Amino acid sequence: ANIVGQFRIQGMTCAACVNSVESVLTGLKGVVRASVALVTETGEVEYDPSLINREEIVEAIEDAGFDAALMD
Ligand code: 9UX
Repeated sequence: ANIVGQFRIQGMTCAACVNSVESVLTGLKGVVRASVALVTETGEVEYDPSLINREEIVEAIEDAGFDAALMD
């Protein structure tokens, strides 16, 4: 079954940043859906845990130039 994870994403300053992060996330193998919100600095990501894990998702966001952390 897929998992829906909530991530804290900091460093986004405009709508293009949001689109950029969403594109990075949805481009990852195993990510089914990603919705990022600028105001709350959060992202909701649905993923298949047999293909990707939450640490890899955090790393991908950071590689894109933003600060990321898992929210429990
Ligand atoms: Mo535009 Mo958002 O260069 O950081 S993508 S401000």
